[in-house]
Amino acid sequence: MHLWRTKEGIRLSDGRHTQLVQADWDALINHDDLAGYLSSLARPTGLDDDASTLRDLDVEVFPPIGTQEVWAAGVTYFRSRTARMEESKDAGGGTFYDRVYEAERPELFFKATAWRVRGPRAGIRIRRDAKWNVPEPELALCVNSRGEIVGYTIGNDMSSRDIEGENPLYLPQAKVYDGSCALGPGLYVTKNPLAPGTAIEIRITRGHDRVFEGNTTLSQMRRKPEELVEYLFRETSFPAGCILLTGTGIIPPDEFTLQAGDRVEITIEPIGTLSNTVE
Ligand code: DO4
Ligand code: MG
Repeated sequence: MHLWRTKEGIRLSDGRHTQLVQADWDALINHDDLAGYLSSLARPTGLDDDASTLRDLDVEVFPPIGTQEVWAAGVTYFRSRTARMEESKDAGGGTFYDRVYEAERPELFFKATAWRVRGPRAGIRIRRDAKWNVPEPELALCVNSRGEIVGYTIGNDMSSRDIEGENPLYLPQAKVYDGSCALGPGLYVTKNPLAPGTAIEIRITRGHDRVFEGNTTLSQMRRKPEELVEYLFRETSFPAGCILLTGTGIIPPDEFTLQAGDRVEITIEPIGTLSNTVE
């Protein structure tokens, strides 16, 4: 089942039909049994039959977030570890990334407040004071206040590689700025973990040209989603729950940097496709 936050309210789609759900987003995702509750809702009176995908919903769709904070895990894939060791070696940061990849404690960092998050089809931004910018396509976990994963969405952890590569202590500036995080298109609610073979794919289009595409699978992630959540909730409470990005396994080649006008599309089935254009 998918939940869409739209201009008309929260819509629930079971793959064939959609219906409006009268609820507050924060209260809904913190329901005692979200998946069970959504399944129990009566079938609507034929509202928008077959409107099961974002493309079919002819309303403005907002990011699937209420008042939650967005956090992110880093260096959870070998590809991220290697790229970051390379970009920071002149700054003496090379071994930090190798060490955190191997360590028991994961890297977790604050990414965004809800109001800084961009939704599907909205613009995303690169910093004006950065020269080397990339999208990071990541599985995003929707976690309730009790630390339970109740659903999945797609996250784009936009990053300025020249800034983080100059000094690892600049990481917050490379990661946290207006328009640096996109989430969507909706929230895929399920009690079941996603299969390890689940693919994460990215396509970047410039004008009529495909300038980058890449893919990975969840099986390449070194950490389990539950392990990341367990660390995040140690000594930190989330009264409304939180969103946790799980790290990137896809990094474009070093000569690539995003430009204004680039379209970034990230697909994770069964969640959908998150599409944004660089402002
Ligand atoms: O350590 C820097 C950030 C890593 C990150 O965002 C990722 O691996 O996805
Ligand atoms: Mg990342």
